[in-house]
Amino acid sequence: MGNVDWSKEELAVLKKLNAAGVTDTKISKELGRSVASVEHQRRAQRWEKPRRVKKLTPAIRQDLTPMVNMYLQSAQKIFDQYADIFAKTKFKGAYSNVKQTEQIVLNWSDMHSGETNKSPITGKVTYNEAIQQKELLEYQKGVYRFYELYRKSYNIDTLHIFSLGDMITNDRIFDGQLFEISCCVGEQVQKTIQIMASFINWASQYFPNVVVHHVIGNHGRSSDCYNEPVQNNFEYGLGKHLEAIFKDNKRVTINVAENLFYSTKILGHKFLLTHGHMIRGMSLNTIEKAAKEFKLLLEGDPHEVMNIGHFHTALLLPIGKTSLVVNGSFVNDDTFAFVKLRKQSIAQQVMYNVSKKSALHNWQRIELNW
Ligand SMILES: [Mn+2]
Repeated sequence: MGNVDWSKEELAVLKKLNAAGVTDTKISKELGRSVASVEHQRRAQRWEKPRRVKKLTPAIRQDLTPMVNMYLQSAQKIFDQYADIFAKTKFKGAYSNVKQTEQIVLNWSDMHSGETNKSPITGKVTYNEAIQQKELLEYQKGVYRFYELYRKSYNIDTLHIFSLGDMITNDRIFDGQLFEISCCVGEQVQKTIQIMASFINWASQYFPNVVVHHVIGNHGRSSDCYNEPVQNNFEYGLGKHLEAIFKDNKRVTINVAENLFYSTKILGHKFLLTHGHMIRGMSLNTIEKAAKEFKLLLEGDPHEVMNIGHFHTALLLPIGKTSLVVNGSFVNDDTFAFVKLRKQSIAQQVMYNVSKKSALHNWQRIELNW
């Protein structure tokens, strides 16, 4: 039977019933035609079959639940079977929901603001203000990286910044100064205050407390006289400026050392800070020997960690049960380190964790030239 056989009336009935969602079987009975004919005619007229949506009653939903669960369970079995074996490593230790409180010590020294350094080997400029800016960004990124790493396991409530001296280069301390400079000491101090203040401000976003422990270095002295009072040193003034800047910030504390040596207590452990220029000689043996002497001098008042800068080489040396932490510098391929230490310096700064149990763990170097 072709289209021609369908009367206008029949087509009208088909259109109406189809639009109402009546099944083809019922329409075929109504019109006395075969189901195939109804189907064919509907397609020929390009009348779409309306979708019959079954109402999802609560009863139907209840029926589906066990099937869905069954599906999920069997899917989970397969996921478990093929999941990454490291991600699925079973924890066998004891775990406390209460995270351990840790504090972080960040060493910051030998930044030598104002210095221009050329590699003693290649003659290439390895340090100037533009490079310093890049390194400061890496320093910040490094601190953030370790913060992100450790905060998952620990409550980190305080960042201690051990400011260990030689943040500036100066312009008046050596006869025929080894270093080239880009600006004089007054500007060096101003720029360094800005650098340190904005860094401390940034750090206080992530650490509930930021405490700066600031000692002077030999590069900050006001003349070529080694024995002038600490208070004459440009870096003493630098610390005092920082103290004034943060005096109203309850979460930031700036401690400025009044002597060459400075002692502080963190979570029950004692830390000694000094720049390190009083150590005469530059070899590892000399440094180790001097650290042993410091330790002897402090016999009645033992310190677990001694922190020094000055040597432009990041090191961790055990002196008996005391740890000697030597910080690195900001200057890559430093002429000073090369001539004096016969070493090619790498711009690095040191960071470590402190807990009640341990005065020093997770000792890390932050690479400034990444
Ligand atoms: Mn120094």
